[in-house]
Amino acid sequence: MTENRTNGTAPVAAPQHSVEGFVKEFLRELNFGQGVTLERASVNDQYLALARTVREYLMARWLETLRRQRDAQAKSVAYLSAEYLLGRQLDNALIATDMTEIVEEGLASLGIELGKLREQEVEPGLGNGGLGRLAACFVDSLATMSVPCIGYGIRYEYGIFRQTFVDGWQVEQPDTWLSLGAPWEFPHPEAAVTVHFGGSTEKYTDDDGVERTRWVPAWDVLGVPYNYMVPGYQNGRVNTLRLWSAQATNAFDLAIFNSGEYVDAVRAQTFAENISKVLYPEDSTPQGKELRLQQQYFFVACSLRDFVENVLPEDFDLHGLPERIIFQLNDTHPVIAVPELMRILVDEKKWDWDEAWAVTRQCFAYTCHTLLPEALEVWPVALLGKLLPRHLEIIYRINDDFLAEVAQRYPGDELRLRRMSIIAEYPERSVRMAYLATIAGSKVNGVAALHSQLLRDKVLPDFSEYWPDKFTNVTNGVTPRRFIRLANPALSDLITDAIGPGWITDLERLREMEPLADDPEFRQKFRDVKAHNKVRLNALLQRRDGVTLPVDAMLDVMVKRLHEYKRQTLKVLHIVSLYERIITGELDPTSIPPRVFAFGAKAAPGYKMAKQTIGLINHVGRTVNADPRVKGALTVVFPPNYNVTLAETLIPAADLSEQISLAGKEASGTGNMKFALNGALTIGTDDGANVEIRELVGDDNFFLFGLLEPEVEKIVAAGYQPSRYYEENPLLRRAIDRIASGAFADGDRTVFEPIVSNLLHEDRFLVLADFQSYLDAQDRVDAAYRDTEAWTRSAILNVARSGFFSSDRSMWDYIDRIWHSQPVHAR
Ligand code: OAK
Repeated sequence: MTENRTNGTAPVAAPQHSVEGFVKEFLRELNFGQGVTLERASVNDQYLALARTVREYLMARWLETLRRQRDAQAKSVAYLSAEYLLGRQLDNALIATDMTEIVEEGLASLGIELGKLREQEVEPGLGNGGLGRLAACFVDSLATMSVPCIGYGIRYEYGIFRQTFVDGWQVEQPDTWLSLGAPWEFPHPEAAVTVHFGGSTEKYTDDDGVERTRWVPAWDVLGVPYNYMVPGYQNGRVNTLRLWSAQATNAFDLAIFNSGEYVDAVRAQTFAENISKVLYPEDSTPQGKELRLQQQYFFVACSLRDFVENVLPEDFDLHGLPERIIFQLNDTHPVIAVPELMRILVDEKKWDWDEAWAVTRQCFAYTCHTLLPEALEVWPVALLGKLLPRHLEIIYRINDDFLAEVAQRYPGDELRLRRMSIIAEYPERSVRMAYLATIAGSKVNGVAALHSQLLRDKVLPDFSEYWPDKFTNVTNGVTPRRFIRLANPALSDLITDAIGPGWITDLERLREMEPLADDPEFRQKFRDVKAHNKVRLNALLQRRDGVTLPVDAMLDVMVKRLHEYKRQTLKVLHIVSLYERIITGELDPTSIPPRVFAFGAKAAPGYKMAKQTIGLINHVGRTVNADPRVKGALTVVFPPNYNVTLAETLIPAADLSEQISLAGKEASGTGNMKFALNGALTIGTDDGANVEIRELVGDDNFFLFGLLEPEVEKIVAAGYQPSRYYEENPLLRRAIDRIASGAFADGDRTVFEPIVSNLLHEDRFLVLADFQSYLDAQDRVDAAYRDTEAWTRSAILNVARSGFFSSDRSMWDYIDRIWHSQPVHAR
């Protein structure tokens, strides 16, 4: 141990990078960290000791990264995100340190299987879906690219709920991810930050005779930082993710204690701790709850305070803030940071308003992740004013100044002022957070080319006319470390054998595989990889859920949050239609390639239609799987609790990727990228990043169907009537009638009546309008799949041509177009 101790300025040294060095450290952690001997250690003891050992290997790099960053005084990115959907940490740390083989061998020498310990880790599910997973990919990429970044967020005590099925219906259980220990986090209670809420504001005259306003809050909470390592891939760099946990302040408790009200004091503590208690499980549909606004303000107030007071040098002149930081707003959840920075500069630092605004508007940039009007956050003025009265005043002032500017540019255009105001008047007076973000942000971006275009044209047209240069696009990406190297070791080895290991940090190099698509021997190896991944998936599902799949069938996968715009119902109609045609004798089941339809999806607990759809998928699955007439031809599987961990086994096994949202509704999608990179072909609409995937992989290697976005607009404007499609298309009618007949609900016609009637009379997302086109595309899939060699060739081309979808590339785009920051190299 002594060799690891230093005089306090130089960082510690990592343990020896060898099997013996690892074993020594592991046993030390087991004995001294867990307090058990090897023979008495539980699997959890072993896992915790292993995690702590692995993090020791990262520690020296972490401290060194922080030191270099401080010395370089480089511009940092502070990624502000209410969600991080990280996935398991152990394997990622192992590949980052290149320790997998050493650890495997070391553990084996002690009679322990690494795989067993991997399974013990509970993933931190601190996000709902795309937006949270994207944040996790981005911080991974920045660490790998040696770009200074702090990810700021919330350490929810309960992450996204654990989904179970009872009789096919979703039932939610709390996600107790911390209950068996949290070896990857470093709490720093001594560095807690106080956050204020409520109260009122008052005017006063300061010592210089200037009229000022101050906030007199009513209550406060403590934000305790928990640090997590974000290791770069084999580059000696470790960035920091800092998640805040809410605790009661002493002052808060004391006042009540002194009044002798013990029970109230404890309740007060619970009240404070509620703030970081649980992740809101709504994906893209904000509920406007007060606790949610508390969460948002809580984490950004902590983060701004932390950056200004702890990350920057003590005597730092905040006029230089834009040279040192860019706060990237991950959607509107952290936008309250804008008035918070203004409050710090104007009220606390006593700057002039204009001076403060000039700095503030250079420090933020805003990414929008949606197109759904119902997903755009608005906070009722009454609620915001009650919780953050000073911030509301600041927002009003920002708005007044902005509208005065607009009025100057467009004299007399009253309607435009109303349209562009941060304050909406109907249905109730409220703050439009996307407008505030757009006005304050130095840049505004969408997350795929089509999305950015629609954001300019449809969501924020007045703003894009006003500031055409403010708007830009950065197409999303995914980290190749987690989603290829770690999730698909067999494919990774095949690629590395073919083109060397450089692709892992330079994904465009996958292009070098293109010629191999024409090599029959390589194609065979590629198929072997897929087959291996299917066997691996099957083994996992057997262990996890007790289900067995045919491993020689086409694996057709739709995994994503359950949302009407994503159209899981369209997929169900396809399955029901096939089933119905087979059992009525119209379709010979041996004439189509056998398929396994796999679903994974969580529904927001209060989203009735989404939960109905989950019930429908499971009920259709139960009927289809039990029917001997379709046995071998159609199998439906819906493992509960789809999460990052399951994605890592499911995606590499897939043949077909379902990306079937209504055109113009999916901002980007990132699952679509993961599938293409793992050699699945896409059946998809012209939506989100599908557009770019198709352009890159080529029309021949993508199954396009459905209305285009302008066609959707037209049909809707003309008064869409879904029942006409039902009446005119016999296949569609038969599929819907079968559901309506109660065939999947033991004859009970009422169970799925809400879905049927919604489809026939409302169908907001034009499922019926796209049905025939989807079926035709599925016929093309079947035909293509029959030609094994051609299919494999397409699959290889999908991999080779999807290098653009690395989140490393996304990060370079952010740096070029938005942040203008620089890497700080470790050596
Ligand atoms: C969540 C809450 C509010 C607004 C948007 C979201 C969200 O998750 N959006 C998703 O973001 C992903 C990452 O950019 C995109 O790929 C998805 O298309 C989008 O739905």
